[in-house]
Amino acid sequence: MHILGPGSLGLLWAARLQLAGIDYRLIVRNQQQLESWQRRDNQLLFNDGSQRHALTLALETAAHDTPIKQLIVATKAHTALAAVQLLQPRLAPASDILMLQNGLGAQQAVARACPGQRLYAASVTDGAWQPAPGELVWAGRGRTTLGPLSADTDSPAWLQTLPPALFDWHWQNPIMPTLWRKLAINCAINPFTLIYDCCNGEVPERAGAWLTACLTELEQLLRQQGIDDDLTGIVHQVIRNTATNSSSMRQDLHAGRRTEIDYILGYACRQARHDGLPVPALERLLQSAQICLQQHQLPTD
Ligand code: KPL
Repeated sequence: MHILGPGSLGLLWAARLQLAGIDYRLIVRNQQQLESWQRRDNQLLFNDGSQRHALTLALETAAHDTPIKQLIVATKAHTALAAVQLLQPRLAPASDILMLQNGLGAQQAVARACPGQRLYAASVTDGAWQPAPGELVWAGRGRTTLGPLSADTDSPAWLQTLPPALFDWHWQNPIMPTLWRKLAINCAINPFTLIYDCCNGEVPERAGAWLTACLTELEQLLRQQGIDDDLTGIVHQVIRNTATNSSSMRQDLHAGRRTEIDYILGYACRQARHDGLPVPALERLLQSAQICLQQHQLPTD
């Protein structure tokens, strides 16, 4: 198994595969990144929530030439396509690609670039973070809901080799409704936490009627995709459950990292325009988020 991207999610996959004794390689960005890991003897201090493990990771760069049978793409949405394209010569027609990105757009771009491979996509609720280089904390054990992006296929056999104690995965076919639902929740919370620079729990009070209007539009957009959900109820529940959390988008803003706005709210607005559905509250939210990003000298896409 190959994991692409040594961010928190990629490291979480690597650490769990290592603990499970499953052969894997974690593909890092370049030689420089590989050398900085090698200076630390490829050591990862992994806190699984109750125990600490000192793990020696199996790392390589894209320049390696061993064939890739299963590729777990754990990069950010905006780097996924270019990173997968670098590995294309190593993929066989029977290779599987599992995309773990937030939002939508990156999965479809990779599917277009790799028409010969089987593509799966996942919605991940695990929480992991890196307190320092070479350290990873699995702060919240979550679930990986995954399924085929388009074709109606069964779950691949390699998924069964993942021990349930480490990988709480759930097969969902089709997966698109799950990805859309997650995207709609992220649209309703994350951009507001960006523009008000607030925790999730403050969003209803700060955004007021604007949040209500966005939820109505998102519910209509979901209905156009064949999903009839009480999004308002779900979003308020997520807000209550994560009230003191800083959303992933706000964390990116504070860390000076490019956000996934274009793959979340940008994607929703583009889909609404494509469907001929007016979404003025969401368009206004997108513009406000982009202004906020500009003010922080961050890309608006
Ligand atoms: O998934 C989230 C994120 O921070 O990206 C939450 C806040 C739970 C919902 O938007």
